[in-house]
Amino acid sequence: MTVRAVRPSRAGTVPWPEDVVAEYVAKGYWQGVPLGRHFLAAADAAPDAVALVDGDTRLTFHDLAARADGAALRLRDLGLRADDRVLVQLPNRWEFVVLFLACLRSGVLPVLALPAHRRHELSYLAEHAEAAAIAVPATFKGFDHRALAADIAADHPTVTHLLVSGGGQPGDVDLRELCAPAADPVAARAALDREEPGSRDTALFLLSGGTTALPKLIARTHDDYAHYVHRTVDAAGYGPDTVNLVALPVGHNFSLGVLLATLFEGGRVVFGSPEPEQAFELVERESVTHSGLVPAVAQRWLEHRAAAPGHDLGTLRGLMVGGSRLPDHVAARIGPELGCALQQGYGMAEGLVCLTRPAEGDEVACHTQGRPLSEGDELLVVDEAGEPVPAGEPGVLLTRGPYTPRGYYRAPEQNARVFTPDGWYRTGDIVRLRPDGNVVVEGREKDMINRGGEKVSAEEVENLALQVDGVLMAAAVAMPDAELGERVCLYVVPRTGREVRLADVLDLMRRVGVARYKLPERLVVVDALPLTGMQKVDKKALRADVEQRLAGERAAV
Ligand code: J2J
Repeated sequence: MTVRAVRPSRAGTVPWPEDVVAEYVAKGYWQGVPLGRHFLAAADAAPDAVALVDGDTRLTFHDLAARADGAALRLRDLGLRADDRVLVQLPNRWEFVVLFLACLRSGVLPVLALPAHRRHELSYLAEHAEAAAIAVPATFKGFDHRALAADIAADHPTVTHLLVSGGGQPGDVDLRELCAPAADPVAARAALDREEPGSRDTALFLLSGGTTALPKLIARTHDDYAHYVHRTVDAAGYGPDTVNLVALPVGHNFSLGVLLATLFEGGRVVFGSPEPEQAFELVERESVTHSGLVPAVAQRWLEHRAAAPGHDLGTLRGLMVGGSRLPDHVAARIGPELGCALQQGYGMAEGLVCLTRPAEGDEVACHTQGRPLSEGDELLVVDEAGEPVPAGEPGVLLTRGPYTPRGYYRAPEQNARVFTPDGWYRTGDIVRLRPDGNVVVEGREKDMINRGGEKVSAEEVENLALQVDGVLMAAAVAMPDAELGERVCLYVVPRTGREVRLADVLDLMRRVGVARYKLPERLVVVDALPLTGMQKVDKKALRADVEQRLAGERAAV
């Protein structure tokens, strides 16, 4: 066996301690197999099966493998090497899957941005990841992603290539051409196998849900991510007959895990809109068996089903719902009204994912957010002093495990705050651990707003608001919302004699180029912000205040 040099990206990552590594290997959590090879094993087992459906495009496993290897070699021809980073901002299209697999095969590291991200986020990511290339659609939902990527490339000398799907400019790399099958798939595979990434190397970067001014990068290794994917297969019961409608953005850990889990089992991924009418049509047309949704979308599916029960959803067996809290009364409707098993999920890009198991019955599925995927996952629920709470009591969840890295990429200060010296990640979520091992998410201590599964950092919104002329102080909090669970509410204290309107804040955020889901949807102007005994802004009091205002308005209607 050849021992590889540690790749440079490891320099910014926080490795698991050697004794823990030895344990994960000994217990078989880490199999020493890079992700690309897991995919190829599935592709070899059923080359003619359809792996991916995107509109009229249907790719078999053989096609997908030949394209991934073709793209991997072309990335090399462009001068990209193992450990170089590609900032990927692609929607759920077949090109994403080919490019992502090409990265896994070649060791080039994808940094997974979301289609909603704009200049503010992308330019930070390009900088922090030292991106060598940016992959975008020319336009998507009316936005010119190519133009923005070109601007970012002009500001960041590390970026040498724009990979553009559909309608690039001279000088761009045509992503669809890059994603063409290898001319000689057998030779391409052999060439890539010779320089396969090591299983302990970083495979991809995910973005953290965000409590800091800018998102942090999470370096996930081949071994750790493969364990996450395999345990997702086990918990969700995927197999070669699985047809998974992937409707949420694939840059999210939730969808990416589901996508790879389906492919690794020889199942079929169908890309499509989460909008119920289109989604139901696809379920019928493609005989979809599974899907994964955030609660806000699941609720829309239920409403549409009740209003227009025409579609045959008979093939649908499992619906995974996670990313934000699914209200119990909504959970209870999913089985009876959509005719499939609900599987709740609670997880994080930092690692730990919990899922309810169908065999544990409706009570667990409807009232808990599931139990950890791996027996290697460690959970500790602590009180404010950091002491373990009595069994079954609520507290803050700390976790470690075989797919939860020990720190963010190049973020020593953050790491000192949210990782304990013995490697526990402080989730900031308040949970209750039931005797049966299932977790109930009861709240959150971290300063984040969960807008229908999209995570918004309060600090980020506040920093932007403080740049608005006339704003003296700002505090962003979650306001409850029937549709999305939470929306962003901004409290501001204006400078003396000044007036601040929501439009002023929105103007600034749009000018800076901030993802739309982060925009505050309500502004409350106050003379002063309430403070805690520690002289910090009392967010609890602000949340209570906005709840009271909303209740008052409802009563007035
Ligand atoms: C309440 N809060 C939840 C839930 C996540 C699977 C599922 C979800 C994610 C994800 C993921 C919640 N109820 N059911 O990556 O693989 C909140 C928590 C958590 C944060 C992480 C996966 N499910 N949350 O949502 O990195 O606050 O990952 O810490 O986007 O979402 O967000 P994110």
